[in-house]
This record gives sequence, structure tokens and C-alpha cells, in this order.
Amino acid sequence: MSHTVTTDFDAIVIGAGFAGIYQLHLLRDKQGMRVRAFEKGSGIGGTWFWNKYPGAMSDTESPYYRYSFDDGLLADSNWTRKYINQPDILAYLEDVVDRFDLRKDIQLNTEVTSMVFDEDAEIWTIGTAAGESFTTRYVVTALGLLAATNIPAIPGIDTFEGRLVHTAQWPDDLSIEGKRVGVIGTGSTGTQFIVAAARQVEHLTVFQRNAQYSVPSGNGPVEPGEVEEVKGRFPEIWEQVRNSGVAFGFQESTIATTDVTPEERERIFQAAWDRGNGFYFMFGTFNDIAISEEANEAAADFIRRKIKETVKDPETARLLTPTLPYAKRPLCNHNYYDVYNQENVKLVSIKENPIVEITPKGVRTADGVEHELDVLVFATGFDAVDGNYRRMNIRGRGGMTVDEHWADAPTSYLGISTAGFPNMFMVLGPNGPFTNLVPALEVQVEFISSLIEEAERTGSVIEATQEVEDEWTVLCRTIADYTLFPKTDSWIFGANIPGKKNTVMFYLAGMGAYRGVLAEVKEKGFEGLIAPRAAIAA
Ligand code: FAD
Ligand code: NA7
Repeated sequence: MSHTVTTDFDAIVIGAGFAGIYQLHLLRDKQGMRVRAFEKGSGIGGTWFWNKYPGAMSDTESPYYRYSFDDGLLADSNWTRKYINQPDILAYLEDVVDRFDLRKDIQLNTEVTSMVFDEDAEIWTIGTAAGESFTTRYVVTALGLLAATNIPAIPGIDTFEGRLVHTAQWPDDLSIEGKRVGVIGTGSTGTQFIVAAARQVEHLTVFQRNAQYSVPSGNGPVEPGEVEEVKGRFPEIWEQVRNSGVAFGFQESTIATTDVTPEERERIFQAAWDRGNGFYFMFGTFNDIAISEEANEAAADFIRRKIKETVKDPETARLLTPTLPYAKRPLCNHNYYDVYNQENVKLVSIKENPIVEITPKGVRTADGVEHELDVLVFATGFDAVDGNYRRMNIRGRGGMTVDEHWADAPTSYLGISTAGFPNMFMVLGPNGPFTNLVPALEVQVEFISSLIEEAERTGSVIEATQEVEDEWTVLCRTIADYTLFPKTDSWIFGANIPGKKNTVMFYLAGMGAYRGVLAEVKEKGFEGLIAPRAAIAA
């Protein structure tokens, strides 16, 4: 029994991004546990440590892309623009780590390669790439859902003589100023990079597979006094965020596109276009864009017309115009489509003219053209959600690996616990909430803390039953099928990785509903998560 066995730590946290940092703080400082966090990077910050590409930033507006758990931290917070750039988010997290004196309990440069559960002792043994090994009663995997990089296997990739980088592994010494740069990928990352790179490079070649819908971000400096005014309203702001759908700090629309005249619809879309923000455009304008094909087409049509108005070369405009539904994670950028009016920017549709190979000098496309490059950037995204889990050797009950348990698809109960892996808690695991993620992970970290508290109090182990896990998977699938998101291939369903099964990976009912479920589970004594000891033994 775990309580009678001596372990190196009470709890181990893996990952030192937003989630791991907060989890370490709660377990160590509020629950008095012996905790260590392990991070494979040489610095803290997770996403914001790794993603140092030009243009890297949050597209959640500044007031809402931060922790809300500490009043003092909120009172001292500051921002200068509508969105926070990567260096400032990283600096914020560095401050948080110092403020709560967390650094001494974070072991950097340490990749956890294995986690093995001992059923008799009810403890986990954690192994690192350097060959260290540590025992613990609880493990929190705060591995990040967008942290395992995806680099497509393009023929000739190893022959390139210039610099070849993935946006999430941007080297500190790489400058693109005055260079000939190519970028593959036009998702959230690719479009951010394109806007920033177009200002610096001699020439930019954009290799686009599917055209994207991007709306303006409305980025710019904040008005004088705005920060103080917002800070004064933080209590009500967080109340709203936690009870909303997407948790982006605005009230979701309650009207359908069919509730208004075509003129009024146009006015609402235009107002959202002028205001900026991708989630606002999709969820703040009307309540049916993500669920009704007609409504979706109305929004898509508005954006397509904007592309036509903006992009001067008709052929480039055609290639930039999406034809699929507007149903990926909504994007926003500052002047994205305008970039293609610049002389030094060229768009190549690799849907119509595929990449054949990477050569020592650049990229050759099917039309025979060799695009010569000094730097080739992969903005090709991530093996999202379960990617980092499958890269580790995680063994639960009976030596079962997480890969075996997830042979069909990655699953969990509440995005937090998965059957057969006792006292292992995931932050942003499969089928967690699809929202602004810092408030979402705060909610999960706090729930995990209360689960561990309960386990300590009752001497039990925490583990989802297969039954509740299966029910949750069906619920997530049902909710997803009610939306249009499954109609396009994206990382939200694991459909961006060749060979990866297209499956539901998120709970799409929103933050308020998710919190409601967690509250109910807690009220019922963590039903489905704490099995009576006799049942575990059986
Ligand atoms: P991460 O920040 O990904 O941290 C996970 C950490 O775990 C990493 O540091 C990783 O190195 C470490 N790790 C993983 N495996 C191991 C291992 N085996 N051993 C040791 N350490 C390990 N979300 C939003 O809500 N709004 C946004 O605007 C937004 N913008 C984004 C922009 C970009 C470019 C990207 C990539 C993501 C963005 N996200 C955004 C999502 C973002 O990942 C989350 O908001 C948040 O940062 C996740 O924090 P985390 O701690 O859960 O994970
Ligand atoms: P995304 O959103 O997965 O975008 C990846 C982009 O790379 C997208 O345009 C893909 O085209 C393209 N891609 C992926 N694989 C290939 C191959 N094999 N060939 C050509 N092009 C390819 O990742 P991001 O990093 O932009 O954003 C992920 C999240 O991080 C984002 O939602 C934010 O939350 C932050 P496709 O569109 O699939 O045709």
C-alpha cells in the first residue's frame, strides 16, 4: 500500500509549462507534499520556451492568457498590447516561478522516458533519459497537448544544405533577416510566422496545403488606463470566463444567423472583423456557425469576399480562398492576406502543385521548379494531445502500456484519468475541454489537487473505471458530431498526422459545462474515480 512504502517523492510532475508550474505550486505549497517537477527543456515555460519563431504569440487576448488563481499575481499583472508575444509570456512564467520560489523543485534538462506502476506497492517509478530513477505515489503528466512536433517525411529532407527548422524548435541563433525563406504550413503558427517573416526576409515562399480562414486579430497597443480598468474588473471577468463556452473573455452570441436579416448579418460580421479575434468571429457573432452548415457558409462567404477584396493578384486570391467548411481552430492575424500583395512573398499551392522533394538548395515542386532557400521552416504542427504520452514508456496495471490501452484511440475520463493507470493524472489529456487553455488547465490542476487530497485522506488510489471512461468517450463523440469540426481534417481530431486515427480528442461542450461535470463528480465523492479497495483487488 502506497502509504506504508517510502518513496523519493509524494508526487512527481512532468512538464514545466503553465500546467506543471501551477500543479507544483499547489501540491507543494498548499498541500505540503514533497514534489519535484521534471522538464526536458533547458528552461521553464513549455510552449513558450519552445516556440521562439518570429511572430510567436498568443491569440487569446492579453487579460485572459494568464493564471487567475492568485489575487496578488493578478494585481501585479501588466500588458501593453492586445495580445502577448512569446517573450513576454515566457517572462511572465519566469516571474511566477520566482514569485512562488518554485525553481528549486524543477529539474530541467530531464526527459522522463519511462513510468512504471508497481501494483503491490502502489507506487510509480519514473525513469529519465539520463538513467536516473525516482519513486513516487502520484504522477501528474503536464506534458502539453501541442508539444510533440510533426515533421512530415518529405523525400530528400536530409539533403538540404540550408537551415531546416520546426517552429517549435526554433534555435536561438537563427535570424531570417535578409534571407530566402520557405515555410510549409499555414495554420495558427504558419500564419503568425508568415506575417512576421514577410517584414524581415529577402524573399518568402509559402507552401500551402489547404487554404485557411483567417480574420483580423485587431492587435495593437492598449489604450492608456485600459489595463487598470480591466484589472479592476478581474473578479467578474474570471467569473464570466469560467462559466462561458470558449473561455476567451467575451460573451458567446445567443442569436442564430437566421434570426437576423442579411443586412444585419453583414453588419455583425463586419463589426467582428473590425474588432478582431478568431474565436470572437466564430462564437461571438452568432451561435450557429460551428453547428449549422448554412450559418458556417455565411461566415465563410464573408471571409472569402474579404480575401478577394484584399489580395490584388486574382490567381493568388483564388489559391488563398478556402473551399472547405470554416471548422478548424479559428485563426486570427494582423493583415494576413495583405502580405500576399508584397513583392517578396510568393504563394505555392502544394495541393495543386505538390512538393516532390527537398533538394540541397531548396524545395522542388511537381511543376519542376526548384525554390531556392537559405532557411526552410516547418510550421507543420504537432502530434497533438496523446503524442507525448506515446513517446514515453508508460506502464500501468499488469504492465499494460498506454499505447496498448489506447490502441483504438486516446481516451480518458474528464481528460484527467485513464483506466489501468492509477494515481496518474493528466492535465489536458485526451477529451479535455477545447477552450482558452490557461483557465482550462487551472480547473484541471485544481481538480487533480482535490483528487490527491482525497486519496491522501482516505488512503485510496484514484483511477477512472473503464465504464466511466467509455461513457465519457461516447459523450465527447456525441457532442463533437453535433458540431461541424469533424468535417475538416485537423489536429483537433488527430487528422493531421499520417496514419493517426481520426478520432474525438476534445470535450467540445465548453468550459461552464465542463466545470459543472467536475463539480458534480466531486459532490458525488469522486464517483467513477475512487474505487473501493475490494473492487481494485478484484
Ligand atoms: P506545455 O506548455 O506544452 O508544456 C509541456 C511541457 O512538458 C513542455 O515544456 C515539454 O518539454 C514537457 N515535456 C513533455 N514531455 C516530457 C517528458 N517526457 N519529460 C519531461 N518533460 C516533458 N492556447 C491558448 O489557449 N491560447 C493561445 O493563444 C495559444 N497559443 C498557442 C500558440 C502556439 C504557437 C502553441 C504551440 C500553442 C498555443 N496554445 C494556446 C496552446 C498552449 O500549448 C497552451 O495554452 C499552454 O501553454 C499549455 O501549457 P501546458 O503546461 O499544458 O503544456
Ligand atoms: P496546425 O494547425 O496543425 O497547422 C499545421 C499546418 O501545416 C497546416 O497548414 C497543415 O496543412 C500543414 N501541414 C501539416 N502536414 C503537412 C504536410 N505533410 N505537408 C504540407 N503541409 C502540411 O499547427 P499549428 O502549429 O499551426 O497550430 C497548432 C495549434 O497551436 C494552434 O491551433 C494553436 O492552438 C497553437 P493543412 O491545413 O492540414 O492542409
